[in-house]
Amino acid sequence: RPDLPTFKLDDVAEHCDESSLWFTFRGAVYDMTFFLNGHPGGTPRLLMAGGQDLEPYWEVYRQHFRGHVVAWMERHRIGNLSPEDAKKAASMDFGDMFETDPIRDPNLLGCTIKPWCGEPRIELLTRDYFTPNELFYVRNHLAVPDIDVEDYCLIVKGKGVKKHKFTLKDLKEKFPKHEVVTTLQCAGNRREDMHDDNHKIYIAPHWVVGAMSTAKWGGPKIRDVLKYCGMDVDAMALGEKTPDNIKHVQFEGYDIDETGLCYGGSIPIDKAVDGLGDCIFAYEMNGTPLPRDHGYPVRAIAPGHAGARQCKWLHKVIVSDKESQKSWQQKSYRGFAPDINFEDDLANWPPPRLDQAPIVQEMPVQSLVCNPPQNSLLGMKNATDIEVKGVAWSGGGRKIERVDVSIDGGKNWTAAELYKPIEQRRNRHWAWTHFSKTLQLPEEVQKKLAKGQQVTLDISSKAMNSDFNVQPERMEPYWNARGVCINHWYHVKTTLDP
Ligand code: MTE
Ligand code: MO
Repeated sequence: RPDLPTFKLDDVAEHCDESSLWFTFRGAVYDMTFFLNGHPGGTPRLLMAGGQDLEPYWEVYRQHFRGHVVAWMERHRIGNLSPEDAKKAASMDFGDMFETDPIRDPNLLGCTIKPWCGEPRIELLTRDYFTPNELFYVRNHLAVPDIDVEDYCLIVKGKGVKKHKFTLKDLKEKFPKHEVVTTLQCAGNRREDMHDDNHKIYIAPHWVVGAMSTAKWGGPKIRDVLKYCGMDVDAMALGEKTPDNIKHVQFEGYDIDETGLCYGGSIPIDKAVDGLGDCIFAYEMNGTPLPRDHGYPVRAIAPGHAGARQCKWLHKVIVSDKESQKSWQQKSYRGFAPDINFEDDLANWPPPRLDQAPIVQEMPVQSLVCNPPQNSLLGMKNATDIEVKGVAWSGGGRKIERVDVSIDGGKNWTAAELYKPIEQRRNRHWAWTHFSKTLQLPEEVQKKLAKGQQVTLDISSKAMNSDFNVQPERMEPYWNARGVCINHWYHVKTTLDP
């Protein structure tokens, strides 16, 4: 764009606050003042890089390196740097907060690296009912904090409770350990499936399908801890009016960004104190201390709710009349109507009709075909049938009543066998159900194979929960700008090779 004016780095550096916010990137100068409140990572983070070059920041926050981000910024380009200045800008350094992140299993596929988001190889999801800790998907928004248990404390405060500080030892000794098996799923799982040329999603990570895993968690009930802090949890569970108008329990993590802001989210108080809600402060995952990536030493577990509410590295619990005001509660995980398009609206937060974009808590019914895996080539000499396996889950503790599978893209469906080796009761079906079915290959398919020809199958599944809710067929009617609660039929293409 030689038609635009040339600026010096010093000129750009002056535009570093709310009144005027410029950045440089690969020799171009952008005026992004309008974007102040739109940045998914929060305004302070955007300001932190104000007047500077984005390259070193994006080196660390690699989720920006997607073609559409730069293409979108291009519209706000106001000028260029001279070639010397461009070189100087790119060579500046930005400290790496992620140096102390743990080492991950090679079977976790990195979706973004800094912060780390990894999903297990999908075909491994059905191998074990309890996902082994090292294969459990990881969704981090920030660097993993390095917490010494000796320094760890959980602070409980806010309305209707007396402020208390608990060490890990307190949590283990003052309260009975409650165990609960629950599946966690990121509210943004399958984002890749909701993003195409006509429906763009400007938020990372673009998970494929594997942001879902299951473990047995152990720790004190949140209800017991709040009771210890003086709350009348039974009155609260019955929904009796409290003078303080208590409605939410906010969580804050030890993980902070470079500007000092920590991760946070909240759940409704009714869930936290429900005697059948199974909410805990977990210090155990599948019988071992929590691994660092999953919140060591303590995280919140709110079964049936979106992954985002299961706050890891839990530091503060605040009882309040308000929901968490953190961007992960207020901005990231909301279900917008299909006609709200963020490319235009994110810039002016709040976008129109925010009141019609509920914050995600409980999640819809979901199922995924895991075997055969996506785009696989199966040696099927003289084959007459094929086995299809996968996992199904519903938020809100709803039971998976049936899963139907199809090998012709959804024209014909057959009910699969269900497998759930643990007992869970009504509306407490927090953990997933595995399914499998051996389906006979249609005659034409068998004939082609016999003739030595390859055949590609379109395999799909759809689950039904105890409310008789089923997965939608297509994503277009419920497309949403944040890419959340994605649960239309997942199609797996597999080629049979004679
Ligand atoms: N808690 C903190 N403190 N920081 C985070 O970045 N990510 C949340 C949630 N809790 C997050 C967090 C999100 S979006 C999800 S999906 C789950 O943790 C993922 O939990 P996992 O990494 O143990 O699978
Ligand atoms: Mo998430």
